[in-house]
Amino acid sequence: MPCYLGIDSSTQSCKGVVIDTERGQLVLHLKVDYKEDLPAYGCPEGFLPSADKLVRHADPLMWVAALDLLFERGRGSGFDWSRVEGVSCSGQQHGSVYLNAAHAAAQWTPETPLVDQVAPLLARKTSPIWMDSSTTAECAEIAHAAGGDDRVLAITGSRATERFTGPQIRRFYKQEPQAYAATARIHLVSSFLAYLLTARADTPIDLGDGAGMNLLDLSRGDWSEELLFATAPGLRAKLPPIRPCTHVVGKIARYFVERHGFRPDAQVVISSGDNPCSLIGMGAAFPGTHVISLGTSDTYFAAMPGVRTDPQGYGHVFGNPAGGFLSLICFKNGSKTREKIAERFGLTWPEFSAAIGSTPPGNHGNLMLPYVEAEITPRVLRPEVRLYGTPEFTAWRNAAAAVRAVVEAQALSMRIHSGWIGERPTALLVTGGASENDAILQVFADVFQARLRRLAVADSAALGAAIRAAHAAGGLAWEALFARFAVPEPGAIEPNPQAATVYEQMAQQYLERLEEVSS
Ligand code: ADP
Ligand code: XUL
Repeated sequence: MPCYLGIDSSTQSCKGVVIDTERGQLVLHLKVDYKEDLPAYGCPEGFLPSADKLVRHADPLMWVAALDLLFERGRGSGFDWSRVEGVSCSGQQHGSVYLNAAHAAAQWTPETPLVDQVAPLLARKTSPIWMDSSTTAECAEIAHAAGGDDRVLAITGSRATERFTGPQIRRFYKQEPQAYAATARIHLVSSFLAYLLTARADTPIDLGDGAGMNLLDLSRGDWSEELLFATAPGLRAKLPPIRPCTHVVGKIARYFVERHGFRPDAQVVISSGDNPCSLIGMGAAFPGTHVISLGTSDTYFAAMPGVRTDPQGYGHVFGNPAGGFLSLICFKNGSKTREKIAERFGLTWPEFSAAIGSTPPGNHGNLMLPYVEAEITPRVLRPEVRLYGTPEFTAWRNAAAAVRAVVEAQALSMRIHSGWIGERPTALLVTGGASENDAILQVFADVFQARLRRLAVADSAALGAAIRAAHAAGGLAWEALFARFAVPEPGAIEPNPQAATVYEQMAQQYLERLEEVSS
């Protein structure tokens, strides 16, 4: 039976999904959790501790170790990896991995764990990830050199943006010029995984994830000379080639055949970012369907026929793996921020849900600005949590109101800041770790006044990568794959029409308060 594997190297974990395309079944679902399974790398929340709250780097070797562990777990569960004909990877977007010249000739020996073979190839020990907000100066320098923010937006689909790879590379070049000079290749997290799987020096970056770098000319589908020049010297030679999202990189490296039992002719399909992969995994690759993802970051995205940019400058345009483009808005204060509020009151998820259920839409006028981390959308560089409302609420003595307040603020912000993508739909698809929580979804349904539906498989990025592998390596049509695998769960979360007016008013209040903290 032909099987295809999708791997998602995400912020807090690495997940694997195998689909059997003949039977139309998901046959394996695996997860390696960085906090539980790889504590030695010191990234329990996906990043290394840092005194500067704007700096967020991870240990790239943790991602390598997670890959091997995922394959070991598959074997441990009795799965035969030789059933896999094609594999593709998804990665948290924007994060980058820096390799020295030795990477070009490296071939993995099956006798030694991969992580020990990759360690000497790193030109930079840590990887900046999407949560990093430390490059405001570099963004300004790049925008200035390129002729202004509007020019960067017009070429790359996004303004110069702190977490994007180009500004991160520029900061590295400024702070560690020698290490930058010793860097021969810069990969995204996603393309780094495909490099590991193939050991090919020419492993490319795809249009979907490449668009999150502030370096790609969207209209030409290739690196922009202007942006390369504005970012750092000699950058073109350090970047992989750009290829379409359906490109096949090559056969899987011998290491995986001998160590884990893969077949030698298993094909490795080009990687993409987690949001483009999720678009595929949700079956939302054609315009008309909008998706809310409640993962470590909360995101809102939709396929679009042409390039449309956010007039406020928060949103982005990425490549759609099925062709064309997707618009995306990212909110950094997503699941981790909900967790922080739950932890503050010692609540489990069921208690968190009960708290939402015990409070009405509008929360008796209690409102929160929930910026535990520096925020991307809207731009908040000095993180803080502000409470407005009753004395009990503002003194953090009302757990139920605090719980509703964080979720209402997140949903309101998402509704307000996604307006540029097009008319608000009356039905939305939802995915990500927190999408299993009905109470959270009810707030989003009420704020958006839209029906929400989940898919049968929660890990849409890993599923999307598996579907991309089946499309590119197995020649299967998108429509057939979506009909088989991107299937909504029965039932839906319906909006409460009585909440509509309450949230119209609350959206205004949120916007007024926001002016006090946004940068
Ligand atoms: P990522 O892929 O970005 O690493 P996931 O999509 O796997 O993240 O989501 C992980 C998050 O899901 C966790 O941080 C956790 O807060 C959240 N989560 C998991 N279960 C629940 C739940 N029942 N209610 C609310 N949030 C949940
Ligand atoms: C998107 C973004 C995040 C990461 C991690 O621009 O920064 O969604 O892809 O999931």
